[in-house]
Amino acid sequence: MTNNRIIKVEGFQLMDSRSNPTVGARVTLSDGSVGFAIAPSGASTGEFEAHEKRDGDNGKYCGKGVLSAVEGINNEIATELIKLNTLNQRKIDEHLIKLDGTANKSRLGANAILAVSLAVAKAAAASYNLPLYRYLGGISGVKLPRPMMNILNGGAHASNNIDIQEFMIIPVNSCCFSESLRKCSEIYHTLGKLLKEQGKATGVGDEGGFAPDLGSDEEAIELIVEAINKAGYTTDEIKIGLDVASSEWYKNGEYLLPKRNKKMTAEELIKYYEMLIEKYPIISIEDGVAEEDWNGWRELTKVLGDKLQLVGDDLFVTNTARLKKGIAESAGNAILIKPNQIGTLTETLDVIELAKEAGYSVVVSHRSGESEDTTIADLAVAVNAGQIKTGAPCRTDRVAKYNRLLVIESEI
Ligand code: 2PG
Ligand code: MG
Repeated sequence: MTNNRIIKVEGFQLMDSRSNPTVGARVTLSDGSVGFAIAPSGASTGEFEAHEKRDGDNGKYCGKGVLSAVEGINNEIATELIKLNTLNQRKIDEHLIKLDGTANKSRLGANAILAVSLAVAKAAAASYNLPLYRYLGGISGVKLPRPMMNILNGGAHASNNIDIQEFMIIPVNSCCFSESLRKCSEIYHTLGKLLKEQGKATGVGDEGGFAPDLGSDEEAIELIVEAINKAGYTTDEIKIGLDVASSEWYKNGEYLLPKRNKKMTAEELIKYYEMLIEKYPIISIEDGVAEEDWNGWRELTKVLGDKLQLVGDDLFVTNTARLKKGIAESAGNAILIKPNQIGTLTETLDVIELAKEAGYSVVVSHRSGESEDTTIADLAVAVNAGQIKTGAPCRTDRVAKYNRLLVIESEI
């Protein structure tokens, strides 16, 4: 055991996929094992997420530098963790939470804390000479997740005229992850060709999906159905998921869709979804109503909860207390898991456990700002999440996760 003591903790200011600084952390153990992790960063962030610490110095990186968060790692966090045994992840995370001392990790920053928490787990896995999914999941972590692949981007992730943030394809009857990935990649290419034929833009948004201007948000779904069919698949085998990200639209009890400049109530939104699921093979809707609209969530779940997956992202923010409230209020039936919304690995594992106990489905997710870090791929397998949301099969920050899953599949 003494060989697994932390001897060095280092922070780094690195870059994310949107050219914003982000936090990296490296943890070295007494046996020479090293763990390295990079925190991601969201654009459509939930109001109740743990705090992402940024320098706010407008002269540098538009205020988005993370040097103060990195300094916290190199000084306070390093001092606190050195000599601790890396195998006790829960204790280490508790140390980090206590050291920060705030309810939302605003003093040291959830970006700093998460990078360290993940780097500790990776160092421990390396010390055992185990892949991360095996260290985290033991022999029970065996299930490759089904991809929910965002192939058309709108909302805060693209500068087009589409209000809905993500249009995802979901293969439902593949033999395995690699077959799902192949089907999605073929559909992605077909969609690109279709857009080109129609003279529409084929540039991509933050998560690698196409980001054209279209006549309506519904047209995006129509184009995707066409791409599914033209690629040689049916909508029995490839379904559609939406991340509406409607918290972005919510102001004073109403929804204002900013790009179409259209006002809607929660009731009207629910009617709109009812119409969409009648017409299209939609099986999952995320953040259909806003993070503070509990009445809307109860109603949405009452009307659509037995027909499709209703995922709470901004609603639950990977937070056990928020999920408990959601369970008590019958809000949604699935949770999106983003480790940086809560800030430590063990808190992330705890909320997954709670979701499973309550019968909520689990979707492990990237952020719109990402890096080469592939921790979420291992996490999804370790906890048998069943689903992963990590963007289009395009752009290395997204593809890195798919490639990691391919390797894990071949190992399992
Ligand atoms: C979401 C995420 C990831 P962001 O809303 O689900 O797709 O976006 O990281 O911008 O919050
Ligand atoms: Mg979301």
